[in-house]
Amino acid sequence: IKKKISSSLPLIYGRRSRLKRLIASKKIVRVLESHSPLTGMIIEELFTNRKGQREEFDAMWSSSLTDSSIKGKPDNQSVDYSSSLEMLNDILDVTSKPIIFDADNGGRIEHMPYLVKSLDRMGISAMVIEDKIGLKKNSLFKDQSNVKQDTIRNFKNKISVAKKASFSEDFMVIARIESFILGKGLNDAVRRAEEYSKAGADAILIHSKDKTINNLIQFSKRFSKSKFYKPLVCVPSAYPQIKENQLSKIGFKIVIYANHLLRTSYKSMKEVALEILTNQRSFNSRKKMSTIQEVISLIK
Ligand code: SPV
Ligand code: MG
Repeated sequence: IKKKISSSLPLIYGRRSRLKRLIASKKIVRVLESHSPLTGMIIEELFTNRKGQREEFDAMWSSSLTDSSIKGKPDNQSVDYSSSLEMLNDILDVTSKPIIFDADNGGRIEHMPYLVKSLDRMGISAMVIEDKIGLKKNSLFKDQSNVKQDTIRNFKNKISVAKKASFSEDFMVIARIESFILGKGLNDAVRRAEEYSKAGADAILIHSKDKTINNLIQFSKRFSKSKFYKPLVCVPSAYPQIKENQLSKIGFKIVIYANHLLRTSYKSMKEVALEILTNQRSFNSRKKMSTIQEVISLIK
């Protein structure tokens, strides 16, 4: 089946809807950041057998942080959507797994329908929009003093504009709540989750940069009792010690490893570059590099 799929990559009609099918059928949907076609191909191909079961990544996360970092720019919306969409197109060309797009705060509400229509038409499965306003700052920065959260009313409006703009039933709008990042409490986060869900959000990403997950456990407990409950998404960058089965038990349906391929390659590239400088040859670093053959054989 895999061979058949990859022989018709450009014709992947089922890709967009696959995310919803995965959410319905899997305990937890595993998503890894992809910032290039090559990283997309790693996510596409890689699998392992664990306890007799095949394990692989289910989908790709198109991260604003890694997309802007590879372009040497800050994660403050300095990379415009057209440029991100171009990269997405290149990734779509050589992969078949679903993509979740990080749209920051969605930009100007007047422009959002055009973004949604482009993403939907391209075959992207979901767009995440976060409830922050003003000059964007990455949520993992310590100092969030100048960052403001949108009003519930405005953000609900954004969600419904995005939902109305999509033409396919399968395209998901995921609302990302920044209350914990901005030092607000559980009540604010749960209230927003309910309101965003009422406005039509298909899933809720509750972000946190605490090392423990106590706040997420409390959040999930409270929100799971609501009649507006929607699938929960987490980004365990600050709490990497928590395993997927634990996240699933707490109530998360999607886990996004948001920046790990970029961090891996950056470290490794710097290390080898420095070794070449120091040794004045590349021989000493050969075990840290793939062979040219390995790279070439990736390309079909
Ligand atoms: C990203 O990967 O760009 C994200 C997640 O938005 S975070 O960096 O944690 O804000
Ligand atoms: Mg981002």
